[in-house]
Amino acid sequence: MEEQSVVLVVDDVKTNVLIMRQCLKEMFQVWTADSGEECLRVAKQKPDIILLDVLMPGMDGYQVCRQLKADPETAEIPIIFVTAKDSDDDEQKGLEIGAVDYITKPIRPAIVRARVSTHIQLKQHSDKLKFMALHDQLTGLYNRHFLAERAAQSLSAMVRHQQELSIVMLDLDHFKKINDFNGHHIGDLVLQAVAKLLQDCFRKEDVVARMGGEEFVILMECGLDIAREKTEDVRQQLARLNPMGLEVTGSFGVVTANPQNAELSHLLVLADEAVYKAKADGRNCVVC
Ligand code: GH3
Ligand code: MG
Ligand code: MG
Ligand code: MG
Repeated sequence: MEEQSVVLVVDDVKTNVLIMRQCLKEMFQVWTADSGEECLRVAKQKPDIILLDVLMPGMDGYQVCRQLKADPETAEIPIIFVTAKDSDDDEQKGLEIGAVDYITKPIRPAIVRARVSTHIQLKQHSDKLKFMALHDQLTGLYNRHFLAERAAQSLSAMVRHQQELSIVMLDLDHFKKINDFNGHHIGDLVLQAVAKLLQDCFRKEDVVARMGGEEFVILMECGLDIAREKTEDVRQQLARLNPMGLEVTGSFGVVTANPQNAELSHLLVLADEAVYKAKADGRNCVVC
């Protein structure tokens, strides 16, 4: 696991970089940068951790750390200061601006390796927990927690910038029969195949979520006409999919948000009503 982990070493003194590389190369892939400015560029390539010198010409390590933390692309990368500045005040400052650890020079190689390894593992665990908290385990789609978070952001953006936002709800037709006739395991495989179809059909910016059971919700940043057209296309693709050799269709409800109904819970009630109507209209159809 750690063999693939990438450590970015940032230090303006070549000898220090060499010492660090020597210390880390057996366990990690080592990237280097010799200035704060270069560190900011290389950090965009997402190293697993950054070992950051403080005293450097140009930007110092504290400035670099603040910039990395302010940029959403790099904010989550753990940073360890490695520095000759050994006062309590310096260490406190380094930790307060967001570093996970603070190591003073001259370094003790075995301790640097152990600390780097621990922080990489902690980050991997927290990434995994975050993923599990926001995704559905069976299909890998987003779950309703993520949908709620993203919907809140999109709805406030809609109100502020007059953006459009539509919600598609899909409930598979007679899914209970699919389970009853083929077994729950086949039902699960069908749900996975439908999830993959949805992920392939909608754009990366759209949020495709499994709400639970055989119900899915998609958040689209577009108005009703485009959402309806797209949903009709997806309905047809689903009807042709034949996952596990079975005929599977879905009933779809599409609603569009406006500043007067900018609440996810209200939009979901409306979408659910549209789905209910699609069921009443004979299923395998889209109701707006
Ligand atoms: P309708 O067309 O009216 O929606 O009929 P339906 O049978 O799809 O509706 P209903 O809500 O009564 O049944 C949904 C079924 O989905 C019931 C349940 O057994 C099944 N289901 C829910 N979650 C899962 C799951 O995770 N895996 C599998 N295999 N089945 C599930
Ligand atoms: Mg230096
Ligand atoms: Mg249902
Ligand atoms: Mg159903």
